[in-house]
This record gives sequence, C-alpha cells and structure tokens, in this order.
Amino acid sequence: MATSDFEVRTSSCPLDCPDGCSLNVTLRDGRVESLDGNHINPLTAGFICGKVRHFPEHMYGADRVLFPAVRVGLKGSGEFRRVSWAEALELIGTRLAAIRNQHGGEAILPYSYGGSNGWLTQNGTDARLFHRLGASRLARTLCAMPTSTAVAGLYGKMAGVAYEDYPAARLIILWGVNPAVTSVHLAPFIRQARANGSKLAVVDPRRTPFARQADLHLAVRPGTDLAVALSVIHWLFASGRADLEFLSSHARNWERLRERAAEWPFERAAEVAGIEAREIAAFARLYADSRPAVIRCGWGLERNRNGGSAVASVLALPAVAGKFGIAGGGFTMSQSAAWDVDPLAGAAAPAPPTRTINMSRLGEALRPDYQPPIRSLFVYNCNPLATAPEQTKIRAGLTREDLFTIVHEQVLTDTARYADVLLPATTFLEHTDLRRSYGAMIAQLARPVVEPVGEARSNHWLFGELCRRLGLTRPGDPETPDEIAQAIIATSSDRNRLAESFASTGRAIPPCGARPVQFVDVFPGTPDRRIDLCPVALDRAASKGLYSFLPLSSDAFPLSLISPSTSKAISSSLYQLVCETVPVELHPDDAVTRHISDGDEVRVFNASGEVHCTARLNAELRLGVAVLPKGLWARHTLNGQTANALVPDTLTDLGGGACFNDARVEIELVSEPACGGS
Ligand SMILES: Nc1nc2c(c(=O)[nH]1)N[C@H]1C(S)=C(S)[C@@H](COP(=O)(O)OP(=O)(O)OC[C@H]3O[C@@H](n4cnc5c(=O)[nH]c(N)nc54)[C@H](O)[C@@H]3O)O[C@H]1N2
Ligand SMILES: Nc1nc2c(c(=O)[nH]1)N[C@H]1C(S)=C(S)[C@@H](COP(=O)(O)OP(=O)(O)OC[C@H]3O[C@@H](n4cnc5c(=O)[nH]c(N)nc54)[C@H](O)[C@@H]3O)O[C@H]1N2
Ligand code: SF4
Ligand SMILES: [Mo]
Repeated sequence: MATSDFEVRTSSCPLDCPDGCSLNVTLRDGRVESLDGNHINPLTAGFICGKVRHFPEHMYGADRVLFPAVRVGLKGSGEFRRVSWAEALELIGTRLAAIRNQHGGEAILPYSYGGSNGWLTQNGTDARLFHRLGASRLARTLCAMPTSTAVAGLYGKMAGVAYEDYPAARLIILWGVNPAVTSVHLAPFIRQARANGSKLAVVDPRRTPFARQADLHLAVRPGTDLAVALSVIHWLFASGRADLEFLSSHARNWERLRERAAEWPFERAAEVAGIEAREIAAFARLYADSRPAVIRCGWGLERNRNGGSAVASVLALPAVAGKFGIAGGGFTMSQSAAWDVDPLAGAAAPAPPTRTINMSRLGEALRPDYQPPIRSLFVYNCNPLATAPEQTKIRAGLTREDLFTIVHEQVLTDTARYADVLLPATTFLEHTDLRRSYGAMIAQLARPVVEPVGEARSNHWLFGELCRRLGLTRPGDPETPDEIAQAIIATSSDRNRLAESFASTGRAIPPCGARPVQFVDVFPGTPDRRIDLCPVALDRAASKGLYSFLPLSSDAFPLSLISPSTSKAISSSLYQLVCETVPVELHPDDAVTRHISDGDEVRVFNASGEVHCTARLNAELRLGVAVLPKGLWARHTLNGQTANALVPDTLTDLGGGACFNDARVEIELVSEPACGGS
C-alpha cells in the first residue's frame, strides 16, 4: 500500500466518546491528510463522525501549541515567549519543589479530565509525579460521577447491553441521551431495530432527532427524571406487573424502593415533570408489555441536584420489571465496567492521604482565602475555563498573580491563555496509547502514525521527565508506555488472553465478551452478586436519602438552561475550528413574552454571570428550557462568557458531580427592538 509519499496507517480515536472508532489515517509527505473509519472495531463499520474528519485542521491549524513558552503579557493575554524544553522543565521543577518545601505538597493541584481517554495518557507517570509529590488529589467529577456512583451501588461492576444487540429489542428507551450526536455508531442499530418493528421511547426535554420519530416522547422538565421513574416503579408494583420472582432471587432492598416509589402516583410525577399523567401511564404500559426491552441511559439526566437518584431509579426499572436474561434486554450505561483492570497500576505509586479537591468547584478552590491555598495548578487533558462550572470564579482564580499555572495542551485553549508556562502536547496520532471505549466493547493499542508537530511531547514523557528531575523515580517503576500497559493488563483476571491479544492484533475484547447478556453472561459485581435497589452507602450519601426528590427552585430566573453536546465538538475539543458565534436557543413562546425575535442580540443571565449572544427560536425545546451548547470557547459569544458562566457549582446528590443542567436563567433583549420598518 505504501509509496514514498502516500501511506495509510491504522489508529484509534481516544476522544471522550463512547464509540472508540478504529481509524485509517492517510499520510502524505509525512503529514496527516485525512482520517476515516475502518473495520478493526466492528462497530466503526468504516465511518466516523464529521468532527474527527477535521482533525488535521486541529493538528496543523493556527491554534496548535508548537513550543514550550513562558508568559510575557498579563495573565489571560495569551502572550508568550518561546523557551527550550530544558528551560521549561528546569523552571517547573524548581518552582514545584520550592512550593512543596515551603507550603507542602497540597499547595499543588493537578487538574485533568477527558482530553484523551487512554490508559496511558492519564493515571500513569502523571499520577506517579503528583502522588509522590504529595499533591492535593482531584475528585474527577465533571462527568459520569453520579451515573458511576449509582451503577456501582446498585450493580457493582456489570457490563451492559452491547450496541449490536439493540436490533433484538422490541422496545428501546433513550433516557437523557442523544445518540444521533453523541454516539453515532449506536444510531444504525436503533434504525435497524425500528426496521424490525421495535418501538422507541425518548425521555428528553428536547425533541432530539430520535424523539422526532419515537412512538412516545416524554419532554420532561430538566431535573425531574427521578419523579417519572419512581412513578413507573410504583405502578409496576401496584398493578402486579413487577417481577417479584426475579426480585426475590436476584435483588436486595427492593421493598425499600417500593415504599419510596409509593409516594409517586403518575399524577404527582406528571405535575413535577410538566407532562401529562396519561403520557407516563402509556410509557409504563409499553415498558411492561415489551420484551426484550432495553434502556440506553445517558448523561443528560445526571447533571442536576437529583441526578444520582434519578439514574439509580432509571437503572432499577429493568430489575423491577424483569427485563434481564435475554439478548437485547436490560440496560446500557458506561461499558467501562466490562474491564476489570486497575488503570492506576502503571503509576506504581499509591495515592497519598492528602486532601481531595472536587474539580467541579475549581473556582472556590482557587480563591486566595481557600485553606491551605493552592499555589500551583497543573492542567493537562482539560480545558476548565470552558468546561467547569462558575466560569467567572475560575477566571478570577487564574488571574491571581501568586498562582503558578502550568498548562500542557495541544492548542491555545481559553485555559492555556492563562498559563505561566505553556507546554506543547502531542495528539493521539503522535503518541502511543492503549484505549478502551466506554460504548464499544473493545480496547485498542495505537502507535504514533506521525512525528510530533513542533516540539510537542506526550503526557507520559513530560511527567516522566519531571519525576526524574524531582528525584521521584524509583527502581522497578514501569518506565516505557509498553511497561505501563503491561502493568495495567496484569491486573485483569483475564491477563494472559489480553496480553496475547494486544501483542498479536493490537486489540482485545473485554473478559466478559463483546455481547454479554445481562444475568446470563454477566452478573452484578456486588459482594453477594445481587442487585441492591437501596444500597446503604447511597442512602447515607444523598442528603435526604436515596430516591428523595429535591424540589427545583423557581426564583427570579424562570428558565432552565441546559447545555447538551453538539456534533461540532467533543466537549470543548475541536471547537476552535468553528468560527461563527453560537446562539442561545429558546422556545418561540418564551421568546414572544420577552419580545425576542430570531437573531436578536440578548443577554442570558443569573446571579453567577451573563452571556451575550444572539437568540435562535426553536420549537423543539419544551417551554421554559433554554440551550447553550457545552464546550463553547470565549470566541463563540459576544462577551466571551459561555454557559459555564451561568452554571452553579452546587453538586449532585450522589458522587459530587457537576450540575450543568441545573442552571436557572433569564433572557432579555440587549437593546430595544429597532422601531419602524413597516
Ligand atoms: N458529538 C459529540 N459527542 C459526544 C460529546 C460531545 O461533546 N459531542 N461528548 C461526549 C461525552 S464527554 C459524553 S459524557 C457523552 C454524553 O452523551 P449524552 O448523554 O447523549 O449527552 P448530553 O448531550 O450531555 O445529554 C443528552 C441529552 O440529555 C438531555 N437532557 C438534559 N437535561 C436532562 C434532564 O434533566 N433529563 C433528561 N431526561 N434529559 C436531559 C439533553 O437535551 C440531551 O439531548 O457524549 C460523548 N459524545
Ligand atoms: N456547560 C457544560 N459543561 C460541561 C458539560 C455539560 O454538559 N455542560 N459536560 C461535561 C463533560 S460531559 C465533560 S466529559 C467535560 C470535559 O471537559 P474537559 O476534560 O475539559 O474536556 P475537553 O473540553 O475535551 O478538553 C480536553 C483538553 O485536553 C486536551 N488534550 C487532549 N489530549 C491530550 C493529551 O494527550 N495531553 C494533553 N496534555 N492534553 C490533551 C485537548 O486539546 C483539550 O483542550 O466537560 C464538562 N463540561
Ligand atoms: S469522536 Fe466518536 S464517533 Fe468520532 S471518530 Fe472518535 S470515537 Fe468515532
Ligand atoms: Mo463527558
């Protein structure tokens, strides 16, 4: 295939997307020309999403960070002076050592999240460095913490229904998930199921592409899923449709769930959720009558004060209704549970007993009066100014003169502009990684396909160098990416097969197989292998107990702002390639009462901040809901603030997660509408 200037190499996509595509990367004259899907991961089926097709523009575009640099302008100005790697590492090593010696390791906060989801780009030499420095620990809560806490409590680790088994289902429920955008490789299986005659129900405040064609769409008020799911559970018990035989042999504490659900007749849930009781009743009947029935639970419903209990109640449904034990029946949440490895094994450094800081409250943690104060922030795999709550507080923190900020990045993000030292990071096509997907049932080992652009270096290299400079390397540490990969694989019960499979094919399916049937091939990872429908730990963790609904406030800010994913970006990654500004969407009736027309300039505001942008009228939203996409950059609005300037840093009921879909706002015209015209 290869000629002197043209070659196709294989890789895999590590972006924070469930699908884990396997890729063909076309190189011309040593540069990446294009990316496309291949069939190594069968789910990829030869196609990829539109955004990753633009990856060469990300690699070679004007925003790419090419060299190490130190700040010369004001913090946030984005003005830097190029330095050598040796100089940058010397500066960072000296400053971190001085901060640790003077103030203790906890004055250093590593801050990382979803940049590359590989086993080698996080929890490796980075964890080794920060653990051995005795740095503050980070609770990684920006996403999936309420869902994973709920799943862990109810089911322990248990793999879910594979995408490939969706066509077997007679009913598919998409609950707070938008696969037409966020996992495009699930979409064909849903379409195939529809062609086989499967019914489709969607629970989402917006009429998403699949909601448009669904048999039933519950357009709930954001944050009210708990009420809806409990009312279905109540009806299942009350009408004799609960599978008591399954519950008595496979579940614990179901009586407690039944008691708590008893407070939720359809009428009460309907009132809270802002829909009709008969809609929920039809939904409940359809679910009870369909087998196999599968619930694809997403992440949209977790990002509010009731999110943890909401996910727990949704995932309790298949247990109560007896939907397990058949291909295409049960639920799908994150498939990370299919892997029984310890991803921290490669760090070879146990976590120190230092304080833990919740990443969703970064703005608070960066306050000068936070005790003891954070003196150095080390950001990698993350763009918190664009992705974490309370943007204005974070910006204030990043502006602190006494904060030493290091950012390791591929592109000059909004966060990177505030760095004191900016370091160029490799992209996934320029370094080795081992990636498991959280939707597709596959892990892939990927080698670099091109030389790094400029002086970009991998996370693995950077943190390994810093360990050496700070004298934190120990004999016997796994050093190379392959040694780290081996250390991780060695923690699996199925280590020999995994090692052999990666060595011979560069990929592996998880120990439970690629298409496990729940309660046939996989069982709850709880101590007694039973589902716990009201785990004590969760019951204690939720402020008013598990499954208790916390009312939503209806104060001076009457609109509910949600910030879902878009097809243009993955969180904030790749959004620099979108040049236009982005509008806030609101329902036409909400616009009329505010004298707002399509295209008007508006301010979206609450007590935390305000965003100036244009308005777009969208009748597919439920009344009272406004949308600004997640992940926008400062350049996408008229005043440089984004949805996260309006998102509170309150935490979810379980797992301490971010409440991105729990923002209350008002929207008004920036200026009076122009007079005259006709
Ligand atoms: N193209 C693209 N794909 C992505 C991403 C991306 O940014 N872009 N992000 C990736 C990441 S990091 C993640 S975590 C996943 C997320 O995948 P999804 O869970 O599908 O994504 P979200 O967009 O967060 O939310 C899904 C839906 O939840 C709805 N929603 C909001 N609030 C509520 C609520 O209270 N209840 C209910 N029932 N629904 C609600 C929204 O309207 C939205 O349609 O997608 C991944 N895939
Ligand atoms: N308003 C609102 N905000 C949200 C959400 C929401 O629903 N609403 N959802 C949240 C969700 S689902 C998530 S997952 C988080 C994600 O939040 P983040 O973790 O901040 O994810 P990204 O925006 O993708 O930013 C990742 C950054 O890491 C960089 N990067 C990628 N690979 C590497 C690497 O190998 N090394 C280094 N050093 N850098 C790398 C990328 O260039 C990118 O700038 O955002 C959350 N933010
Ligand atoms: S972002 Fe998702 S759909 Fe797009 S290439 Fe990566 S894994 Fe595939
Ligand atoms: Mo996420």
